[in-house]
Amino acid sequence: MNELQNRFESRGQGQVFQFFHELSSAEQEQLSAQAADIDLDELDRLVDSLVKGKVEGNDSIADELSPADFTPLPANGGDAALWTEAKETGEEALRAGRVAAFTVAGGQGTRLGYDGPKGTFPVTPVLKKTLFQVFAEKILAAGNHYGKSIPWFLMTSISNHEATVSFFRENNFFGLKEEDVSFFSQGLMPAVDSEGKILLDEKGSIALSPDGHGGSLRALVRSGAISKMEERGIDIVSYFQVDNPLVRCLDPEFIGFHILRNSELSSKALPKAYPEEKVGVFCEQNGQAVVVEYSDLPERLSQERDDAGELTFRGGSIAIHLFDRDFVKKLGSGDSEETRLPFHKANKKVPFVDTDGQRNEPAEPNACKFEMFVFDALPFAKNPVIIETGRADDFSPVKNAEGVDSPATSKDDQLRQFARWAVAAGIEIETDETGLPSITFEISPVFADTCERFVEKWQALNTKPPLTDGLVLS
Ligand code: UD2
Repeated sequence: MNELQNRFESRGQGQVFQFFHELSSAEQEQLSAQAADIDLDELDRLVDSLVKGKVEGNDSIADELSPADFTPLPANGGDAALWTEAKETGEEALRAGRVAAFTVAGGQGTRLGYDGPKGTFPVTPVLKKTLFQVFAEKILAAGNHYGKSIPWFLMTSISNHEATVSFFRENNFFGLKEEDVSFFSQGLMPAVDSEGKILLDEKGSIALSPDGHGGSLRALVRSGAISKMEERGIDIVSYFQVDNPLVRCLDPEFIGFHILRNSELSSKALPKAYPEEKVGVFCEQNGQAVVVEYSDLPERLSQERDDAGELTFRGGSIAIHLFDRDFVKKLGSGDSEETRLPFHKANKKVPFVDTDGQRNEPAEPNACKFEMFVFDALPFAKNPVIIETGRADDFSPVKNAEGVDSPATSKDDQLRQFARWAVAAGIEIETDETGLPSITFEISPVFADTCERFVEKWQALNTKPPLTDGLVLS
């Protein structure tokens, strides 16, 4: 037995090497490499606390929670002068090249029923541009506008890394400079059974799965992305998810608030549309800001309303954040317990090889997977900022094949945005009572990526095309 096998044996995980002698040398190498990457101290801690430990019912947290405050939009009573100051500050930071875009794209599009990296899913109304292309063009447009190219970092996972990188290559990085786009794969965690034993997916392979979007903080450090940012003088990381084509990838007002308040982590809050909306909620717990995931918020709190009839816990987290670079470095290095993101456990069906060497496809959840959530960084942050955002210009994700948050609802929300911009430019356009235009058209981010810039650009056009079905302004 070699040193690695001994270590696993002595930690009660010797089953990982049970079939080692049957494997080819390539398989032996693969298994050893996978095993060597597992932090057994970390795993022991997780098994003790999350698998064997007593997990409390979520009602126990209810008494400790109060809704977190957020800075309201000017339209909802916020200080307009402050928002203007924030915008100017953010624009200055963008002109100075202090900001990088960062997308977490490691998840599988399981709910969408889409086979392939989710970013390659087509979303725009006419040209059916993919999510990746929409973000790329927004980043390109912002770089052109502020006169400084903006680097873009993308976190993939082992199962979609190659396909993601190939997609960008085949599409010439959508006009971005290749050296401005960096990809890195997120970390993996082993799945364990109810006794905390690591499961084998094959005789020569451990059952591994991505470590959650919270793993992005350590992946940013391990991959060298943070050092790259440091070299380029970037100190603000603009974080967004892969599924939301309306996101303002680089929002000067948001960036400005982050800078003015000297924040290590800033977040956008969106008033929830209805109590059951599947977004985390900004709360306060023991004097600290936290996000409580929708599934963990006790129902009586998610339904509670104030005297004005508004949801008490209404600040929805839509996973748009700004991270201070050094804060990522501190948390991503995970050196001490005080700066370590917690893991969450999910009970899942995980195919496994049993002690007789037979592969089983369980019908019921048989295993625990471990994931970190990026919003758990919030209580660690100094001066956390939470500002309100509007749904119409920041959030319409593509999550489900049909119904809410689907390609159809997201396409309509993009059309409503284009129609609002057209109306602002004085164009006559027919819409229904929800603002949905009667024609399908598209404004490319390269033509204009904000209402303000659309109005300017449109007014400067010598020949204005008639707004007809299928028109693309690019
Ligand atoms: C997430 C948030 C929810 C709300 C909502 C907004 C969690 C637990 N919940 O719900 O509170 O903000 O988004 O849309 O996050 N990802 C990785 N690696 C992983 C797992 C996920 O990169 O290991 C990425 C994934 O590609 C996607 C994002 O993280 O871009 C969100 O993942 P999700 O679809 O699992 O999150 P969802 O919709 O349950």
